[in-house]
Amino acid sequence: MPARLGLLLVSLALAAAPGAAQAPGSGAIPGTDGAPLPDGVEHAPLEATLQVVASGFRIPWAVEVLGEDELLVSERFGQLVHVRDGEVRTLEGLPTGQILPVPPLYIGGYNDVSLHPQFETNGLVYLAYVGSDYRMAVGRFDFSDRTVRDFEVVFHSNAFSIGSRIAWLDDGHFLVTQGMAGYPLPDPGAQVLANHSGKIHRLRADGSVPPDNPVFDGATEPTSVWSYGHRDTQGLLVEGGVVYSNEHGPLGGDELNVIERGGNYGWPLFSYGLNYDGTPVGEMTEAEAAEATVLPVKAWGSEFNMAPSGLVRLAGSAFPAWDGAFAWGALAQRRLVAYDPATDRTAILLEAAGRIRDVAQLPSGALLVLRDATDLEARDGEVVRVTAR
Ligand SMILES: [Ca+2]
Repeated sequence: MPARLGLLLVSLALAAAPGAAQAPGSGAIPGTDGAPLPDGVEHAPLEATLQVVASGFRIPWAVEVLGEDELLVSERFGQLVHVRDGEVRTLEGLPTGQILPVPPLYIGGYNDVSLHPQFETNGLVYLAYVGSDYRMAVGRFDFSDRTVRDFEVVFHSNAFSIGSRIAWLDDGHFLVTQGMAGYPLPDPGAQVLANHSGKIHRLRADGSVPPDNPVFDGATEPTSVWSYGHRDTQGLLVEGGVVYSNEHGPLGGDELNVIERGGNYGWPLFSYGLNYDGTPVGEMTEAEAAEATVLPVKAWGSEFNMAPSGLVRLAGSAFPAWDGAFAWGALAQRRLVAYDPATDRTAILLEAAGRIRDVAQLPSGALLVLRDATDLEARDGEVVRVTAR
């Protein structure tokens, strides 16, 4: 394996196992173990009851809500699970998901599952996954009778993805994120437009490239690329025509972004985080990055390294004090975290909650969180319903 790819694996290993390396700021979880919480971050534990809806997972990665008691849950190790009225059923007829087979890096595999906006009438479900060729793909199938029919790949990228989320735009097209690539395919990086990693793609529902996608410098035609310079975007949502995403920095530098057409989001030219050896990322100053790239609407530094996964904006939730806030899992801290843009407050809503991969709101206002198994062999990963106490 080329040395550069080996280095990427090492850096991913540090991201996957915080505390395993004594890089600056990574030793303790902020707010515990004597490490202080940074300014602007507070403990605000939910008055909540947690109830297990489904269990038996290793890494449940994404949840899609079909109804109060009906869910689709993707499991990173290549399963899509239908949960209805407490019954848990693994769906058949779907492709193999390829996991990066280097413990503890269980990345790739199945990523996001997403209902087409007209699911009620067309029954279409979309799945982002890394296939046996190590490339990220988006497939769709007809799920109208609750079995998998007519699975077809609609987008086949040219690179691996550490994690991919799907969200639907008001124009009927969808966005799909594609995080850092690397092993075993070459990774030219997020600034190289011909490479699909480190990008957000915009596609028609049939996977074709919309003619009004950006035409970047040096190109003559639009491609799937809608925005670039992303490191690892594992949260994505569209609300009121605005696209929000969160993304992992390296050691800190986690970001909340508003995604603009054709935007360069800066990785690896500039970051508010640090490299794993504690050195700055890139040569750009913040002022230069503000000129040349799109800066995040909110960023957290190396003193609050989260590794955000999933993204929801609470509205009419069981926790009205947090309506209007964004919420996600902080993998590196094993917490549910919220950020309220109205007050610029970051809050820890659930402590010692496990590695939360995704968050959703049910029609009743209750929240759902997915959390990794504490032991992959034991398969004790769960879907948990969070209601007000
Ligand atoms: Ca950025």
